[in-house]
Formats: sequence, C-alpha cells, structure tokens
Amino acid sequence: MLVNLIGLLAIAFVVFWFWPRKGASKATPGNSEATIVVDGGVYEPERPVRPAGQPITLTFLRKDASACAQWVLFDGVDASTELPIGKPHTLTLPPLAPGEYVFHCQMNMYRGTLVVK
Ligand SMILES: [Cu+2]
Repeated sequence: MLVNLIGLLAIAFVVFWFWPRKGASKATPGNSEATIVVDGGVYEPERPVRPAGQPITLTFLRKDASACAQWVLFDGVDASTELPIGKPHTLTLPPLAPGEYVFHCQMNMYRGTLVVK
C-alpha cells in the first residue's frame, strides 16, 4: 500500500516535471500541422519544411490504395510507419539537425525530402 503510494507520487512528479517543457515545444511556431498527402505515386508537399532542434510532427494522409504506399521510411532517422488508407496518421520524429532527410515508400519509389532548418 505504502509502496503503491510512493509509486503514484513518483509518477505524479515525473508528469509534473516534464509537462511544462512539452507544452513549450508545442507552442513553438514553425512546427506546423500541414498534412502530407500520399496519392498517385507522390507525396504532396514533396519538400515539407520543419524547424530543427525540436520534435517534428508529420501527418500523412494516404489516399493511394496501392501496396506501394503502405509504408513510409526516413533515411538517416530512426522512424518509419505504416499508413492506413484514408485516415490521417501522425508520425513524430525526434529533434533533427538542419539538413535534408529523404523519406520514401518501402520500395523506394515514392520519394520526398524533409527539409529541416
Ligand atoms: Cu513503393
């Protein structure tokens, strides 16, 4: 019982400690919520631009039903995700250094470039 209470207090402390920072990064301008549409063999926009040094949220909307569009993978970033058809799907990338990061389908046919600066 006492152990549970201590555990709860520890969780509350962790949540309290990290909450303000999370809120701050969310409020930072530039991390726009634009959706990347996957349709007809292309990503639109093909060169989304996002700020460096903060988590990057990308929302993909896959309209393309072909199996080719099923996955999106990022070169040089430990991130990939399966995309449902017709439903927005959010992927969060870790903070990145300025540069260009190619993303593509699992067969490397659909290609886009994430520009971080
Ligand atoms: Cu493909």
